[in-house]
Amino acid sequence: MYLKGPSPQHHDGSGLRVAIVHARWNESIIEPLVAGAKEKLLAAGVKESNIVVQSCPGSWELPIAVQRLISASQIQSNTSGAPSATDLLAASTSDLTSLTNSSSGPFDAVIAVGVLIKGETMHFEYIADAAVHGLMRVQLDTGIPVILGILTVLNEEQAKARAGIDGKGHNHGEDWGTAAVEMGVKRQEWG
Ligand code: DLZ
Repeated sequence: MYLKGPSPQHHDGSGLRVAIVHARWNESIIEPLVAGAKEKLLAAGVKESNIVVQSCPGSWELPIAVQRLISASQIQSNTSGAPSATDLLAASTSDLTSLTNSSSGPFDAVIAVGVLIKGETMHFEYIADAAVHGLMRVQLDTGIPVILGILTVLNEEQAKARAGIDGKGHNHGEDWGTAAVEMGVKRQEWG
């Protein structure tokens, strides 16, 4: 059974800069989800050069990865070009990597993508709960919309259906891309 999503709205993403941060656990499911999100960003007009894709080991690491990426992009934009000596001294090692690797500008939205498949242990519940709360905290603390792209499923078959694999189900990554454009545009409008 599939629940009905939000009614579609069209938003122009040509002025947006968006990051996709994905976990590497369950990579065969992650890949189509990231591709689906990216496809919708491009379809809404987000420039390829304004889409940054980064990864972290697992869903547990998503909140800190998203938080540091947002922080690094804001340091970079405050410098409007080359970072100052003060910024470089204040930045951590991971900030420095982002400062030098990514094209410039703060992110208008970030999509956090992970796939948690319930196993025999309590790990699933602990990680899902912590990651979801962590991502909510990051978006409220930074004011940058963080799209919740974490699938929590009972088995691989459910995960495949939610990633649109084998022609079954629907690729939820597409919904996350669309949500990122809407929230990125609205964040710019609402300040
Ligand atoms: C440990 C673990 C387990 C059991 N399952 C998953 C999973 O299904 N999906 C996922 O994204 N990550 C999983 N992890 C890894 C944790 O998220 C984390 O990367 C490690 O505990 C290291 O901190």
